[in-house]
Amino acid sequence: MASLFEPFRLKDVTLRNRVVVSPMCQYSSVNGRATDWHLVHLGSMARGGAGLVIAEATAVSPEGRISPRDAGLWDDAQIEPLRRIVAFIKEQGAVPGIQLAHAGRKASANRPWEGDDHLTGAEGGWELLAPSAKAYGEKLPRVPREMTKADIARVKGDFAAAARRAVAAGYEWLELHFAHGYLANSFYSPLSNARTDEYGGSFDNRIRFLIETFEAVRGAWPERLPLTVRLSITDWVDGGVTLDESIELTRRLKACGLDLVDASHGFVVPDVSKIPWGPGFLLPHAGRLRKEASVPVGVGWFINEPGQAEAALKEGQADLLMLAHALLDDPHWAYHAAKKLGVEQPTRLLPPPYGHWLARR
Ligand code: 531
Repeated sequence: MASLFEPFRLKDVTLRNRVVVSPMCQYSSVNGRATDWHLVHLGSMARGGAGLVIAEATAVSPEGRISPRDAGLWDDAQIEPLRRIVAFIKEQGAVPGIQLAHAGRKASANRPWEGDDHLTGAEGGWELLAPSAKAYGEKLPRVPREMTKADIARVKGDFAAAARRAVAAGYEWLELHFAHGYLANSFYSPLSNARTDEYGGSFDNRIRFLIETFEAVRGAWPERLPLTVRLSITDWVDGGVTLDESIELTRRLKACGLDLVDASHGFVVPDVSKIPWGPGFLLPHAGRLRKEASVPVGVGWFINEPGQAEAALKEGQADLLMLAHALLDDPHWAYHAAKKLGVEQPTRLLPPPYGHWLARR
Protein backbone atom coordinates (compact mmCIF):
# COMPACT_ATOMS: atom_id res chain seq x y z
CA MET A 1 0.00 0.00 0.00
CA ALA A 2 1.32 3.45 -0.92
CA SER A 3 1.98 5.49 2.23
CA LEU A 4 0.19 8.43 0.58
CA PHE A 5 -3.04 6.44 0.75
CA GLU A 6 -2.70 5.15 4.30
CA PRO A 7 -5.36 6.71 6.57
CA PHE A 8 -4.11 9.23 9.13
CA ARG A 9 -5.71 9.51 12.55
CA LEU A 10 -5.36 12.56 14.80
CA LYS A 11 -7.57 12.85 17.89
CA ASP A 12 -11.09 11.73 16.86
CA VAL A 13 -10.54 12.53 13.18
CA THR A 14 -9.40 10.05 10.53
CA LEU A 15 -8.28 11.27 7.09
CA ARG A 16 -8.76 8.77 4.26
CA ASN A 17 -5.29 9.60 2.93
CA ARG A 18 -2.36 12.01 3.31
CA VAL A 19 -3.30 14.43 0.52
CA VAL A 20 -4.27 17.81 1.99
CA VAL A 21 -5.72 20.83 0.24
CA SER A 22 -3.56 23.60 1.65
CA PRO A 23 -5.38 26.83 2.53
CA MET A 24 -5.45 29.02 -0.58
CA CYS A 25 -6.74 32.61 -0.57
CA GLN A 26 -9.50 33.06 -3.14
CA TYR A 27 -10.23 36.81 -2.64
CA SER A 28 -13.82 35.96 -3.56
CA SER A 29 -15.82 36.51 -0.36
CA VAL A 30 -18.40 39.25 0.08
CA ASN A 31 -18.21 40.98 3.48
CA GLY A 32 -16.23 37.95 4.64
CA ARG A 33 -19.03 35.59 3.56
CA ALA A 34 -18.24 32.55 1.42
CA THR A 35 -19.82 32.38 -2.03
CA ASP A 36 -20.60 29.70 -4.62
CA TRP A 37 -16.99 30.09 -5.76
CA HIS A 38 -15.83 28.52 -2.49
CA LEU A 39 -18.28 25.65 -2.82
CA VAL A 40 -16.94 24.85 -6.28
CA HIS A 41 -13.26 25.46 -5.44
CA LEU A 42 -13.19 23.42 -2.23
CA GLY A 43 -15.87 20.99 -3.34
CA SER A 44 -14.00 19.99 -6.49
CA MET A 45 -10.90 19.17 -4.49
CA ALA A 46 -12.88 17.08 -2.00
CA ARG A 47 -14.48 15.31 -4.98
CA GLY A 48 -11.02 14.69 -6.44
CA GLY A 49 -10.04 12.48 -3.50
CA ALA A 50 -8.13 14.65 -1.00
CA GLY A 51 -8.25 13.51 2.63
CA LEU A 52 -8.43 16.97 4.22
CA VAL A 53 -9.65 20.22 2.68
CA ILE A 54 -8.57 23.36 4.55
CA ALA A 55 -10.42 26.59 3.79
CA GLU A 56 -8.32 29.67 3.12
CA ALA A 57 -6.93 32.19 5.62
CA THR A 58 -10.13 33.38 7.31
CA ALA A 59 -9.85 36.68 9.13
CA VAL A 60 -10.77 36.83 12.80
CA SER A 61 -11.54 40.56 12.54
CA PRO A 62 -12.17 42.99 9.67
CA GLU A 63 -8.75 44.65 10.07
CA GLY A 64 -7.14 41.18 10.00
CA ARG A 65 -8.05 40.66 6.33
CA ILE A 66 -5.21 40.66 3.82
CA SER A 67 -7.55 42.11 1.27
CA PRO A 68 -11.17 43.38 1.16
CA ARG A 69 -12.58 40.20 -0.42
CA ASP A 70 -10.97 37.83 2.15
CA ALA A 71 -12.99 35.22 4.02
CA GLY A 72 -13.98 36.10 7.59
CA LEU A 73 -15.40 34.58 10.76
CA TRP A 74 -15.72 37.69 12.91
CA ASP A 75 -19.52 37.72 12.63
CA ASP A 76 -22.16 35.01 13.20
CA ALA A 77 -23.65 35.87 9.78
CA GLN A 78 -20.52 34.37 8.20
CA ILE A 79 -21.27 30.89 9.60
CA GLU A 80 -24.27 29.93 7.49
CA PRO A 81 -22.68 29.93 3.97
CA LEU A 82 -19.83 27.80 5.36
CA ARG A 83 -22.22 25.10 6.61
CA ARG A 84 -23.22 24.20 3.06
CA ILE A 85 -19.58 23.89 1.97
CA VAL A 86 -18.68 21.83 5.04
CA ALA A 87 -21.60 19.46 4.39
CA PHE A 88 -20.55 18.97 0.77
CA ILE A 89 -16.91 18.25 1.68
CA LYS A 90 -18.06 15.62 4.21
CA GLU A 91 -20.40 14.04 1.66
CA GLN A 92 -17.36 13.53 -0.58
CA GLY A 93 -15.54 11.62 2.18
CA ALA A 94 -13.05 14.38 3.03
CA VAL A 95 -12.57 16.18 6.35
CA PRO A 96 -13.34 19.93 6.37
CA GLY A 97 -10.75 22.19 7.98
CA ILE A 98 -10.29 25.94 8.24
CA GLN A 99 -7.37 28.31 8.79
CA LEU A 100 -7.89 31.34 11.05
CA ALA A 101 -5.70 34.37 10.45
CA HIS A 102 -4.84 37.97 11.19
CA ALA A 103 -2.75 39.68 8.52
CA GLY A 104 -1.08 42.28 10.80
CA ARG A 105 1.12 44.68 8.84
CA LYS A 106 0.44 42.80 5.58
CA ALA A 107 -3.29 43.65 5.79
CA SER A 108 -5.20 46.16 3.66
CA ALA A 109 -3.72 45.08 0.33
CA ASN A 110 -4.87 44.64 -3.24
CA ARG A 111 -5.41 41.19 -4.69
CA PRO A 112 -2.19 39.60 -6.07
CA TRP A 113 -3.38 40.01 -9.67
CA GLU A 114 -4.25 43.67 -9.00
CA GLY A 115 -0.84 44.69 -7.67
CA ASP A 116 -0.45 42.91 -4.30
CA ASP A 117 0.31 46.33 -2.81
CA HIS A 118 -1.11 48.29 0.12
CA LEU A 119 -4.44 50.04 -0.24
CA THR A 120 -4.31 53.63 0.97
CA GLY A 121 -7.08 55.17 3.05
CA ALA A 122 -8.46 56.84 -0.08
CA GLU A 123 -8.68 53.43 -1.78
CA GLY A 124 -10.67 51.96 1.11
CA GLY A 125 -7.67 50.76 3.10
CA TRP A 126 -7.66 50.44 6.87
CA GLU A 127 -5.31 50.85 9.84
CA LEU A 128 -2.60 48.18 10.18
CA LEU A 129 -1.84 46.54 13.54
CA ALA A 130 1.51 44.96 14.36
CA PRO A 131 3.82 44.34 17.33
CA SER A 132 5.92 47.36 16.30
CA ALA A 133 5.55 50.44 14.11
CA LYS A 134 7.81 48.93 11.43
CA ALA A 135 6.68 48.61 7.82
CA TYR A 136 7.14 45.35 5.86
CA GLY A 137 8.56 47.35 2.94
CA GLU A 138 8.66 47.17 -0.86
CA LYS A 139 5.06 46.78 -2.08
CA LEU A 140 3.71 46.96 1.49
CA PRO A 141 5.24 50.22 2.74
CA ARG A 142 2.55 51.46 5.13
CA VAL A 143 3.68 51.78 8.75
CA PRO A 144 1.46 49.81 11.18
CA ARG A 145 0.35 51.02 14.58
CA GLU A 146 2.15 49.34 17.49
CA MET A 147 -0.43 47.23 19.30
CA THR A 148 -1.35 48.14 22.86
CA LYS A 149 -1.93 45.47 25.52
CA ALA A 150 -5.66 46.06 24.99
CA ASP A 151 -5.25 45.36 21.24
CA ILE A 152 -3.39 42.15 22.04
CA ALA A 153 -6.11 40.98 24.42
CA ARG A 154 -8.82 41.84 21.89
CA VAL A 155 -7.15 39.95 19.01
CA LYS A 156 -6.62 36.84 21.17
CA GLY A 157 -10.33 36.99 22.01
CA ASP A 158 -11.14 37.39 18.29
CA PHE A 159 -9.23 34.17 17.51
CA ALA A 160 -11.16 32.31 20.23
CA ALA A 161 -14.53 33.69 19.06
CA ALA A 162 -13.77 32.75 15.45
CA ALA A 163 -12.81 29.23 16.59
CA ARG A 164 -16.23 28.91 18.27
CA ARG A 165 -17.88 29.96 15.01
CA ALA A 166 -15.78 27.39 13.14
CA VAL A 167 -17.20 24.71 15.46
CA ALA A 168 -20.72 25.99 14.76
CA ALA A 169 -20.05 25.78 11.00
CA GLY A 170 -19.11 22.09 11.41
CA TYR A 171 -15.33 22.19 10.85
CA GLU A 172 -13.37 19.26 12.27
CA TRP A 173 -9.80 20.55 11.86
CA LEU A 174 -8.45 23.96 12.82
CA GLU A 175 -5.22 25.61 11.73
CA LEU A 176 -3.98 28.91 13.16
CA HIS A 177 -1.99 30.95 10.66
CA PHE A 178 1.23 31.73 12.50
CA ALA A 179 3.33 31.99 9.29
CA HIS A 180 4.20 34.09 6.22
CA GLY A 181 4.83 37.36 8.06
CA TYR A 182 1.24 37.81 9.20
CA LEU A 183 0.44 39.06 12.71
CA ALA A 184 1.52 36.10 14.86
CA ASN A 185 4.66 35.50 12.77
CA SER A 186 5.55 39.17 13.08
CA PHE A 187 5.51 38.82 16.89
CA TYR A 188 7.71 35.71 16.65
CA SER A 189 10.41 37.14 14.39
CA PRO A 190 12.97 39.61 15.73
CA LEU A 191 13.04 41.11 12.22
CA SER A 192 9.55 42.57 12.76
CA ASN A 193 9.21 42.69 16.54
CA ALA A 194 11.11 45.51 18.26
CA ARG A 195 8.98 45.67 21.41
CA THR A 196 10.61 46.27 24.75
CA ASP A 197 7.75 44.91 26.89
CA GLU A 198 6.99 41.23 27.67
CA TYR A 199 5.90 40.63 24.04
CA GLY A 200 9.30 41.41 22.49
CA GLY A 201 13.03 40.85 22.90
CA SER A 202 13.85 37.40 24.26
CA PHE A 203 12.61 34.16 22.66
CA ASP A 204 10.17 33.66 25.56
CA ASN A 205 8.76 37.13 24.99
CA ARG A 206 8.53 36.86 21.19
CA ILE A 207 6.53 33.62 21.40
CA ARG A 208 4.19 34.95 24.13
CA PHE A 209 1.52 36.21 21.69
CA LEU A 210 1.54 32.86 19.85
CA ILE A 211 1.31 30.79 23.04
CA GLU A 212 -1.44 32.95 24.54
CA THR A 213 -3.44 32.99 21.30
CA PHE A 214 -3.05 29.22 21.01
CA GLU A 215 -4.22 28.74 24.61
CA ALA A 216 -7.23 31.02 24.07
CA VAL A 217 -8.24 28.96 21.03
CA ARG A 218 -7.54 25.63 22.76
CA GLY A 219 -10.16 26.63 25.33
CA ALA A 220 -12.70 27.38 22.60
CA TRP A 221 -12.04 24.43 20.25
CA PRO A 222 -13.16 20.89 21.23
CA GLU A 223 -10.45 18.75 22.78
CA ARG A 224 -11.43 15.81 20.55
CA LEU A 225 -10.62 17.72 17.32
CA PRO A 226 -7.15 18.53 15.91
CA LEU A 227 -5.76 21.99 16.62
CA THR A 228 -2.75 22.81 14.45
CA VAL A 229 -0.59 25.78 13.52
CA ARG A 230 1.08 26.87 10.31
CA LEU A 231 4.54 28.11 11.18
CA SER A 232 7.25 29.80 9.16
CA ILE A 233 9.90 27.52 10.64
CA THR A 234 12.79 29.62 9.35
CA ASP A 235 13.04 33.23 8.15
CA TRP A 236 15.95 32.47 5.77
CA VAL A 237 17.46 35.81 6.86
CA ASP A 238 20.44 36.45 9.15
CA GLY A 239 19.17 37.63 12.52
CA GLY A 240 15.75 36.08 11.92
CA VAL A 241 13.99 33.01 13.29
CA THR A 242 15.90 29.72 12.94
CA LEU A 243 14.76 26.12 12.68
CA ASP A 244 16.23 25.43 16.13
CA GLU A 245 14.02 28.14 17.63
CA SER A 246 10.99 26.74 15.82
CA ILE A 247 11.68 23.28 17.20
CA GLU A 248 11.64 24.78 20.70
CA LEU A 249 8.48 26.80 19.94
CA THR A 250 6.80 23.61 18.72
CA ARG A 251 7.74 21.79 21.94
CA ARG A 252 6.17 24.64 23.96
CA LEU A 253 3.00 24.64 21.85
CA LYS A 254 2.80 20.86 22.19
CA ALA A 255 2.77 21.27 25.96
CA CYS A 256 -0.31 23.51 25.44
CA GLY A 257 -2.11 20.89 23.33
CA LEU A 258 -0.81 21.37 19.77
CA ASP A 259 -1.61 18.37 17.54
CA LEU A 260 0.35 19.04 14.31
CA VAL A 261 2.57 21.64 12.62
CA ASP A 262 1.93 22.70 9.04
CA ALA A 263 5.55 23.55 8.26
CA SER A 264 6.04 26.54 5.99
CA HIS A 265 8.71 29.20 5.81
CA GLY A 266 9.75 32.82 5.39
CA PHE A 267 8.08 35.98 4.13
CA VAL A 268 8.30 37.99 7.34
CA VAL A 269 10.47 40.44 5.38
CA PRO A 270 10.73 40.95 1.59
CA ASP A 271 14.27 39.50 1.34
CA VAL A 272 13.93 36.09 -0.36
CA SER A 273 17.54 35.91 -1.60
CA LYS A 274 18.54 32.99 0.66
CA ILE A 275 15.55 30.72 -0.03
CA PRO A 276 16.94 27.55 -1.67
CA TRP A 277 14.08 27.13 -4.17
CA GLY A 278 13.94 23.68 -5.72
CA PRO A 279 11.84 20.49 -5.67
CA GLY A 280 10.79 19.67 -2.09
CA PHE A 281 13.32 22.13 -0.64
CA LEU A 282 11.52 22.35 2.72
CA LEU A 283 11.40 18.58 3.32
CA PRO A 284 14.71 18.21 5.24
CA HIS A 285 13.66 21.02 7.62
CA ALA A 286 10.20 19.51 8.10
CA GLY A 287 11.82 16.14 8.82
CA ARG A 288 14.06 17.63 11.50
CA LEU A 289 11.11 19.41 13.13
CA ARG A 290 9.06 16.18 13.08
CA LYS A 291 11.86 14.16 14.66
CA GLU A 292 13.24 16.65 17.17
CA ALA A 293 9.92 18.04 18.41
CA SER A 294 8.19 14.61 18.16
CA VAL A 295 5.18 16.13 16.49
CA PRO A 296 3.15 15.18 13.39
CA VAL A 297 4.05 17.45 10.48
CA GLY A 298 2.45 18.52 7.22
CA VAL A 299 4.60 20.09 4.53
CA GLY A 300 4.31 21.40 1.00
CA TRP A 301 6.26 23.68 -1.35
CA PHE A 302 7.38 22.50 -4.79
CA ILE A 303 5.91 19.03 -4.38
CA ASN A 304 4.02 18.07 -7.52
CA GLU A 305 4.88 14.45 -8.25
CA PRO A 306 3.19 11.53 -6.44
CA GLY A 307 6.55 9.72 -6.21
CA GLN A 308 8.09 12.73 -4.47
CA ALA A 309 5.20 12.86 -1.96
CA GLU A 310 5.46 9.12 -1.36
CA ALA A 311 9.22 9.33 -0.73
CA ALA A 312 8.76 12.17 1.79
CA LEU A 313 6.37 10.00 3.81
CA LYS A 314 8.54 6.87 3.53
CA GLU A 315 11.61 8.83 4.69
CA GLY A 316 9.76 10.18 7.72
CA GLN A 317 9.96 13.81 6.64
CA ALA A 318 6.23 14.38 7.04
CA ASP A 319 2.87 12.83 7.89
CA LEU A 320 0.77 14.91 5.49
CA LEU A 321 1.38 16.60 2.14
CA MET A 322 -0.02 20.14 1.96
CA LEU A 323 -0.62 20.78 -1.72
CA ALA A 324 -1.62 24.01 -3.43
CA HIS A 325 -0.29 24.54 -6.97
CA ALA A 326 -0.52 20.82 -7.73
CA LEU A 327 -4.23 20.84 -6.84
CA LEU A 328 -4.98 24.06 -8.73
CA ASP A 329 -3.41 22.39 -11.74
CA ASP A 330 -5.37 19.19 -11.18
CA PRO A 331 -8.18 19.05 -8.58
CA HIS A 332 -8.23 15.26 -9.18
CA TRP A 333 -4.53 15.02 -8.21
CA ALA A 334 -5.23 12.44 -5.46
CA TYR A 335 -7.05 10.12 -7.88
CA HIS A 336 -4.31 10.47 -10.48
CA ALA A 337 -1.63 9.89 -7.82
CA ALA A 338 -3.42 6.73 -6.69
CA LYS A 339 -3.38 5.43 -10.28
CA LYS A 340 0.29 6.28 -10.68
CA LEU A 341 1.29 4.64 -7.38
CA GLY A 342 -0.59 1.44 -8.26
CA VAL A 343 -3.33 1.72 -5.63
CA GLU A 344 -6.01 -0.93 -6.20
CA GLN A 345 -9.29 0.40 -7.58
CA PRO A 346 -8.26 4.07 -7.61
CA THR A 347 -11.68 5.07 -8.98
CA ARG A 348 -13.07 4.36 -5.49
CA LEU A 349 -11.55 7.72 -4.52
CA LEU A 350 -14.04 9.42 -6.84
CA PRO A 351 -17.80 9.63 -6.22
CA PRO A 352 -19.88 7.09 -8.20
CA PRO A 353 -21.11 9.51 -10.90
CA TYR A 354 -17.45 9.77 -11.98
CA GLY A 355 -15.81 6.64 -10.57
CA HIS A 356 -18.36 4.19 -11.97
CA TRP A 357 -17.58 5.21 -15.57
CA LEU A 358 -13.86 5.71 -15.19
CA ALA A 359 -13.53 2.19 -13.69
CA ARG A 360 -14.94 0.77 -16.95
CA ARG A 361 -12.65 2.50 -19.42
C1 531 B 1 1.33 32.17 -0.99
C2 531 B 1 2.57 32.75 -0.43
C3 531 B 1 3.11 32.18 0.68
C4 531 B 1 4.21 32.72 1.22
C5 531 B 1 4.78 33.79 0.64
C6 531 B 1 4.28 34.34 -0.50
C7 531 B 1 3.15 33.81 -1.05
N1 531 B 1 0.15 32.82 -0.42
C8 531 B 1 0.13 32.83 1.03
C9 531 B 1 -1.21 33.27 1.52
C10 531 B 1 -1.58 34.60 0.97
C11 531 B 1 -1.45 34.64 -0.52
C12 531 B 1 -0.14 34.12 -1.00
C13 531 B 1 -1.28 33.20 3.00
O1 531 B 1 -0.42 32.65 3.64
C14 531 B 1 -2.46 33.76 3.66
